[in-house]
Amino acid sequence: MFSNSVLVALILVLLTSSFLLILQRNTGKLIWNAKSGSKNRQPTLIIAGPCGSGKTCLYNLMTTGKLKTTVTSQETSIADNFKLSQSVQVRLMAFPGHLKLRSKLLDEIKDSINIKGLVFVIDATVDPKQLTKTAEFLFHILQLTERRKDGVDILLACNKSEMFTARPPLKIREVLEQEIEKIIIRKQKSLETVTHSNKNHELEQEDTVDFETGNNFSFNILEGNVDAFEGSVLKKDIDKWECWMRERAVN
Ligand SMILES: Nc1nc2c(ncn2[C@@H]2O[C@H](COP(=O)(O)OP(=O)(O)O)[C@@H](O)[C@H]2O)c(=O)[nH]1
Ligand SMILES: [Mg+2]
Repeated sequence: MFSNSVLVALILVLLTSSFLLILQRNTGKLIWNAKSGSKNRQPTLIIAGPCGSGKTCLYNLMTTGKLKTTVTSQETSIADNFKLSQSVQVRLMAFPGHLKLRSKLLDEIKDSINIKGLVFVIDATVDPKQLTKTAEFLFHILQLTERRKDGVDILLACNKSEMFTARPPLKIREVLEQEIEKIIIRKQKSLETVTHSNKNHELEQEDTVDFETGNNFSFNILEGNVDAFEGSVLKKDIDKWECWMRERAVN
């Protein structure tokens, strides 16, 4: 008698929990669908990076085959159904690097469901000591891309490599890692000060990811792969980058 009622109770618990689970999943889906009306579902490749690194030139070269000299661009350039090869099509988007226009890029990263990769164009001739702002920009991007299940693959496209002052891609990658480590430490310190001064203060961190500190930051700990290749838009030497994009787009 006793074991029978235990059995009935167990079955009831099982039934209720599976019912709750199904309910939660379905409502989750409903909310997701309602929200995602304006989301970009196309396979998308994003070109981003600081001002003057060569994003617009790269976009023009890829979409027209020509090297147009550009004025500072204020608008996002978009090529829908852009053919990376005979069989691979993507939405190619190039975002202006200006600080004031950065929210557009960050919104796109939040709203695009199918980002295949992000090409972060860097001027390789810039003195590595001047890469602090570039690292901050990249850090902002990573805080969003790393929220995704598998992150987003990033190509550090080290442009202007035909110049003799250009630094090698691995050096640039390394400097960016060191700069990001400094940002993480700075963030942690300011966080400690805030929590220390007001223990009940709730910090708004809903939108961002915290990276582990203590060790040296390395791109290798991220969910998304970070590659660094040199190239020169001016010399139309972008094969390695295009190859990277094609590989990402087919996956
Ligand atoms: N030397 C050199 N200059 C380049 C190269 N690619 C772009 N530039 C120059 O860099 C400047 C900025 O290019 P732009 O595409 O407008 O940069 P954006 O601000 O990132 O869109 C322009 O003067 C380009 O001519 C390159 O491969 N080598
Ligand atoms: Mg531009």
